[in-house]
Amino acid sequence: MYAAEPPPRPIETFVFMDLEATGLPPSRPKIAEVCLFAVTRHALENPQFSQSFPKPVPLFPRLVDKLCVCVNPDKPFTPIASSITGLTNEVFDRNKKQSFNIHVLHMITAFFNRQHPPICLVAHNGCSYDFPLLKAELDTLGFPALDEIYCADTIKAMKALDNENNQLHQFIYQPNPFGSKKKYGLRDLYFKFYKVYPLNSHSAEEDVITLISIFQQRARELLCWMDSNARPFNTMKAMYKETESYTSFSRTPENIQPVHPSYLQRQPRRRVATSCSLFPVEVEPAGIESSPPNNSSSDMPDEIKNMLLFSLGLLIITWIAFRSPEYS
Ligand code: DCM
Ligand code: MG
Repeated sequence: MYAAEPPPRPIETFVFMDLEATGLPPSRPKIAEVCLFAVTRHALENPQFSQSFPKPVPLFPRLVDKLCVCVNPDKPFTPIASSITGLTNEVFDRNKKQSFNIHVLHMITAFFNRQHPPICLVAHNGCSYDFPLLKAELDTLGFPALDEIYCADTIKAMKALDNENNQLHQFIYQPNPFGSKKKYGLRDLYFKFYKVYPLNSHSAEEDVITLISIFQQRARELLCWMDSNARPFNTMKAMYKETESYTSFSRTPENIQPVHPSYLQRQPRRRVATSCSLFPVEVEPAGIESSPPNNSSSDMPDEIKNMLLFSLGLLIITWIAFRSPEYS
């Protein structure tokens, strides 16, 4: 059990996250895209500004670590999720994308290990969607992850700040051509600050960019709020507990072995000419998915092969000699 304590000292790295998935609860969604952008406190506290008129706007931080991964959800998208994200099960299958397996866990863990602690995972509506969903997927893998990582929800933070400052009017709904009534939606907040809508929504990467741009507009207040209100990620409750039994070998976590470092060192490619191609084709070095070596005759040592050929030759000569007229 984890104590829901805030970080012991000011947060040094903010990892902005967005997930795309197959739908909304209670459909027990599965992740289809995960995107993480790590930005330091220093970069958020010391932005560069554009020379734009009438008001200079903060420029997007220049120094950002980024990780975006497509994940085959192995579950049908709801029609609305598919339509807003532009993602389909077919596109994941055709592109042979892997599911949320231990390699994704390794990538995420390695990404966090490179950041300066304390680290806070930040997502818009994170407490209601992204954090519980990520927790559910990590729990399904059955490995402990994201210990000592904090998390904070920008919708909660902005609402709390508006209440504290008694500045609710600041985010009161402004009529817009699309008639949205959400005051704290990502698109509405972006419009509030930048007077245009973000070009793309519902792609994990574009939503993270939009979130950081909004965050920059209230960075000082938000940083301060998160220092006292961020909570350990592992105190989050998973959105659901995966009860479905794994149906295929590839999805069974025990069967997904970490990649041995030697496989990560790129081997020189062998060039092989094939009969059906005018050009040599490149053959990948044997990897973890290649079949184990077998001891078929093609692997027989040359000396034995030569001896067998020699014996066969002798046998043929003797047989011909005995069939000649001299012996008949
Ligand atoms: N989502 C949905 N229906 C909506 C909004 C969102 O099914 N009306 C699901 C699919 C999205 C995921 O939530 O991939 C995350 O939403 P967002 O793109 O806003 O981050
Ligand atoms: Mg999104």
